[in-house]
Amino acid sequence: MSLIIKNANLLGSNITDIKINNEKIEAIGNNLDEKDSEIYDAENKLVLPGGIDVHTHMSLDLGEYVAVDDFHTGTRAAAHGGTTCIVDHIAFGPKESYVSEMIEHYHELANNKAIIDYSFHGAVQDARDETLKQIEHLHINDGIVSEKIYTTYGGKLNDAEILKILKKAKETGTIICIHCENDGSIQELREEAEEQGNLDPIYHAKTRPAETEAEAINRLIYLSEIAGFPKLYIVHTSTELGLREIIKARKRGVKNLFCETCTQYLMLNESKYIDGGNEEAIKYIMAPPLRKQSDQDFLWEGIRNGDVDVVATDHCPFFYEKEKLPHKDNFMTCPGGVPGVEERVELIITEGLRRGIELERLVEVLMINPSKIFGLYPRKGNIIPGADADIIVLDEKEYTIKQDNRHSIVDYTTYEGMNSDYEVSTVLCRGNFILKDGEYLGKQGYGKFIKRKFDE
Ligand code: DUC
Ligand code: ZN
Repeated sequence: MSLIIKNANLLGSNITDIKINNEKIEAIGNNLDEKDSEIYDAENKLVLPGGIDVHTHMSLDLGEYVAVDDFHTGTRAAAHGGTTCIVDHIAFGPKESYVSEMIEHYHELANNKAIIDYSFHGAVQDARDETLKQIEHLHINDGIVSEKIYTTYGGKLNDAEILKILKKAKETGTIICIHCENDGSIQELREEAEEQGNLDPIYHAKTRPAETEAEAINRLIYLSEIAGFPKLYIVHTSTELGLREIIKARKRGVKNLFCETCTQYLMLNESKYIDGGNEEAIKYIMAPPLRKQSDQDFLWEGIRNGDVDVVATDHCPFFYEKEKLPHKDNFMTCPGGVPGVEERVELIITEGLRRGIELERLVEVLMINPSKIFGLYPRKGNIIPGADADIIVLDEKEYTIKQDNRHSIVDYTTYEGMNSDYEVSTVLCRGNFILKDGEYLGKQGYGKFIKRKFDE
């Protein structure tokens, strides 16, 4: 049987009906034939494509700590917040391992667990010949068309290694996602803070100043120029200084450069490291750290004017009571990461509209751009005939985000007490209801791995 969503009013157009058949959008139009169809009336609701979060870390294994949402609980939370597809940033394996082994491992982690569709970014921790071959193989054969590299943390690469990978990416068309922070200066500032006993959470922000992000972004952009402009995607841009590097580079003709920021950098600022004392502040240890209000405002302007392409979450939760709180007086030992996969769509639409940004623009950064940039388009991220029927319905209704109404396994929300002007009430992933007027119908294992590719 088909399903027809009536009165959808797609982004203010006159198109009212969406007909769904066999997991796909069969047609959009007015007064579509209702014979043999279930009808879902969306009158006075907001109907949008399903959200796409291209930056999550389900079950991320950091050695001492493992992110507490797995592909079941994390995608359950995502679905409740209107996200119907994630692209997860996988963990590094043991030092000698190869990216393809970790991709295999992630298939095992996600298979029979995910509620919604998913894919993975590879994580490249070296530039061995075999690794470079695997980047190509994964791209051509396995639908892994993006790889993540780091300028900091254990798996960080030096400039020569980065350049090798960028040259390979240019050859294969692979998009390189990069975590940009200047490792050396952060190490030095942390050592200094430790010597001086400056271990309260605010020093997490002070030891990772905006310049550390901007320097690494600038360096990566120049390396990409040397490599002939492979696709380069800057993850979790958090500062005005960092975004200015991207804007400047585009002005001088840099191509294939994409900018992501995350909900936390748009909704919170570094006052969280002070207000409420260390017990509260320790919840917000993540890298990059929360920034100044002026950075937040500049990122919003970047969304308004198109400088920021994507809003993702970096969802990477650790238990507050058991795993974060014990480190309240020493930020350095605290596992880094916060939950957010559930709140992104509602909060970005709420705050974006409050700031007078067009809904179309918000749909671009939450749905359309992540899909296009990461090879999911036209299958996902848009309500068009032939696409997967990934559709969400939001009620225009103010409600308060609290731990009590969250669906992750973690014991706190990063956005406690914030008001949303919209509440996701219905979610379809490939034409099947995951949430129907607030009733949860998700099934573990329904979510499918999506092989991605770029349309030439
Ligand atoms: N930053 C975090 O805070 N956690 C996971 C990975 C990252 O980049
Ligand atoms: Zn991340």
